[in-house]
Amino acid sequence: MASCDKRIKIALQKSGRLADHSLDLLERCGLKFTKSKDQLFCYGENMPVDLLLVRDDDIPGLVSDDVCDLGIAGMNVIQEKRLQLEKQGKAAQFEKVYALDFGHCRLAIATQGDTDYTGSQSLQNMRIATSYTATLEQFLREQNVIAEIVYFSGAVEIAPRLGVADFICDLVSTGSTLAANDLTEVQTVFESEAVIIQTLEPLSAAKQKWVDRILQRLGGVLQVRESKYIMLHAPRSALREIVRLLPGAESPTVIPLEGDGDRVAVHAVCHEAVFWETLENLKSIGASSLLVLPVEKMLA
Ligand code: PRT
Ligand code: ZN
Repeated sequence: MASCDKRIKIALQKSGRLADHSLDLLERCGLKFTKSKDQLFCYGENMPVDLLLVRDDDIPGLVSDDVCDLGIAGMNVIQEKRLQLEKQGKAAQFEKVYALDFGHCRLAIATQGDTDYTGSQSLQNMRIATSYTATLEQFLREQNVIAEIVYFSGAVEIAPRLGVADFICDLVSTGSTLAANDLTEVQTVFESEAVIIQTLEPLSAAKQKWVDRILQRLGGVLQVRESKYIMLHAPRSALREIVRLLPGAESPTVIPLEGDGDRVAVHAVCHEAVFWETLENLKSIGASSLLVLPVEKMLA
């Protein structure tokens, strides 16, 4: 059932690793909010867009059940929810729109330092503690491994010390938690980062217009992160080579230089990082007056 409220609802993590980044991203899309007293709701001041601040694990369900139109969460919780629903014979009613390039981590298998691990077959008949039972189950199935999954809702890393599991399967980013618990990472199960998901329920035309607008701005914000505006002067004869060296550039603007028939000014937006090496290479084939400027906003 499509939610009848005229305002768009976006589910974000209330507090934790993704909370600040998620809010910051929406603010950079031009959305302004006031927080409710209980800090669970943000009212959109300049657009009909409100935020529901919840636990990250609840976000995929809120979007799938059409309580929220959009949600930002780790791909790890989204994949786990999708697989849990599949196990119940249901299909997740959401789709990923963009990967957001924060919250990077991996779901990985780790074990106590002295255990030999020669590949996924080493997990055969072992006990593995995890909060991500459905994702681990799928991984083991793909690897043709039969193992016992021991569910832990948190503090998975203590399972081997408690003697209740031989391996753990948990999220890792820097690896310091594993090291502090004398555990060694042996296998990546799933690479994750924060993503934005959208309900599959059809929206009213008015709501769809706002969702499209937010997603278009978000696309612009994400593109702008790495994008740079490059300006340089170059000999006309080197133009083809110059364009080839510009990272991820669309057709550049070429402007004649007053009083100089041989050289032109080249302006281009590069969608990939511009390194010093690129500038040095451009210079070596005749470019001069090189300028690299940050791009603040972009609308494709
Ligand atoms: O209250 P709520 O349920 O919302 O929060 P939470 O405690 O479940 O989540 P939170 O804030 O810890 O993580 C939210 C999301 O951030 C996760 O779902 C991932 O998508 C992403 N993320 C990125 C991580 C990590 N990195 C991470 N390192 N989530 C958890 N960890 C934990 C991991 O579980 C382990 O305990 O950090 C520890 C390992 O970190 P390192 O750096 O020592 O390897
Ligand atoms: Zn959580």
